[in-house]
Amino acid sequence: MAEIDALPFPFAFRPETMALVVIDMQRDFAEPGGFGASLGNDVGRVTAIVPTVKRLIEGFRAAGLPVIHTMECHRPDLSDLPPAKRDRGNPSIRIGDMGPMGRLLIAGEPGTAILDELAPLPGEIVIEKPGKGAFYATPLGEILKARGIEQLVFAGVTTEVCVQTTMREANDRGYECLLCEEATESYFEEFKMATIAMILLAAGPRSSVIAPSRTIVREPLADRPRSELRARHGGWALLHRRRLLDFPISG
Ligand code: TIU
Repeated sequence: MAEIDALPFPFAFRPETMALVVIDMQRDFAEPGGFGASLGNDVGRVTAIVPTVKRLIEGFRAAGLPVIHTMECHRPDLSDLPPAKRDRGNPSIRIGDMGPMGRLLIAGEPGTAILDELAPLPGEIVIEKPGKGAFYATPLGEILKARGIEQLVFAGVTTEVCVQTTMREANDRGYECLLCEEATESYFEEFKMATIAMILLAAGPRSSVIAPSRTIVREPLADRPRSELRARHGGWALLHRRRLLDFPISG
């Protein structure tokens, strides 16, 4: 069985059961004037991963494996937007309000669309989700079951919010999960690192793992010695540990 070098254990993959889930690579999270920016975030960190996510998507397409796209969005009448979500925090504008790219995070608005470079192909699955997790109030669970998908590779934004929420629920539902470290991003480096550290250090047997995108899109380890990747990832894990000790949330 083919293996992707990953932590905390190699990911034995069965291509016939595998799908890529690209979480929320929408203009609203990646462009000035969108939802992410309305929360005061620098969207540059999100745009930086677009080429990597594109490569990953193209790798799955070339291999004939399913690509599933998610979009965080709400109905125009806001009937699926609870006040607890709309009224949260102190953004410059709120979900449903008119912004420079249309109404924020509303289905069908220009800003809610997936980035042009990563646009779904006709026939690819697109999940519109009102929550952070992609299973809540969506048909994703049924779609995966109907297609016999058992392994999920995750990319997209943000690592600690929609990606992590979806991945944890996927794991609860019995899916083997692989997070692609170079194809996911947060507005905050510390949040991405903390999420990866949590998965690395707390993952149980057959739980979620992390892998660099190149080992997924290429033949695993085709031209790199295993020891080199191990050493690199060992360094990551240690770095996470050190960083977490200084992390303000822990104090
Ligand atoms: N897609 C996703 O993560 N939605 C968010 O609201 N993320 C934030 O980090 N706010």
